[in-house]
Amino acid sequence: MTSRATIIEQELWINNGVSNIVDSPEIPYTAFNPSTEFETLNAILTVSIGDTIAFTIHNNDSLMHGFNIKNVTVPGGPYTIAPGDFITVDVPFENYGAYIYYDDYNYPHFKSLGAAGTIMVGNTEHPLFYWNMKEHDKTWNVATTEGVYGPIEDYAPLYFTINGLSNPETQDDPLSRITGNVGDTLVVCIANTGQMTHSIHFHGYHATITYSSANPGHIHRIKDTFPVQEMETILVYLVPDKIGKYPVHDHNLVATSGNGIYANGMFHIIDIVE
Ligand SMILES: [Cu+2]
Repeated sequence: MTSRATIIEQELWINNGVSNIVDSPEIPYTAFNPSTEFETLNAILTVSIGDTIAFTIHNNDSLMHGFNIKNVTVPGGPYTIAPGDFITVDVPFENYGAYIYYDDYNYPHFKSLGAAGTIMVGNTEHPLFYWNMKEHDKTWNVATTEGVYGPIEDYAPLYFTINGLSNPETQDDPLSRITGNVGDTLVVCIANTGQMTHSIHFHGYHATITYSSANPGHIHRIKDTFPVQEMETILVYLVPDKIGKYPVHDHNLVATSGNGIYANGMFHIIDIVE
């Protein structure tokens, strides 16, 4: 297989809006979106090893924001972006893995408003699925937008999302809903952009770790439960050995609720056919 490094133009807008998951809580939210239209899903970027992303990042909000990428050198960064302003930066991606781009201004407060997305770096022809996991504390987020930055001890999220969605809306998300055939190689790119550990349990199947930002020594481990700490990422390969529909969920069980109601939050169904 040959691969050629390419330069990919990527324009992103930091938009603000609200999240109305589960019971319409109107949670203040910011996200990196591919246009000026707000959505709770942060743009998912996928490149090949050796590619460069030529970023243009606009701040479409009335607050100052920032831009950085964890475990990747951002030339001239980290950046701050004034309201209405934009920055441009070319970032080469040399290494296989999953990376988190995020707002590092007033960290972790502004990031906890939602502005953190994933970049998958890998040359693969297998089906890819993406889980960007977050928690949401409305009181904390309202205070943050008002310029009050409370201590982490006061952080008490009641809502939990994958790609900005809470079960059962997750079931309609083709990006995160793991589907395929027996014998396929399914690649799952999992990022924890929240502030508490999430431990993902696959029922029915085991998967193999091919990348771990926190624990490179875990590569090649075959397991069914994968703890992912805050601002860490893993890539797993899942090769289904049988047909079936099985749950996959956070074993930190509070995260399978929304405002105390089960089963919302980080809960999914794997669907494997013959
Ligand atoms: Cu379980």
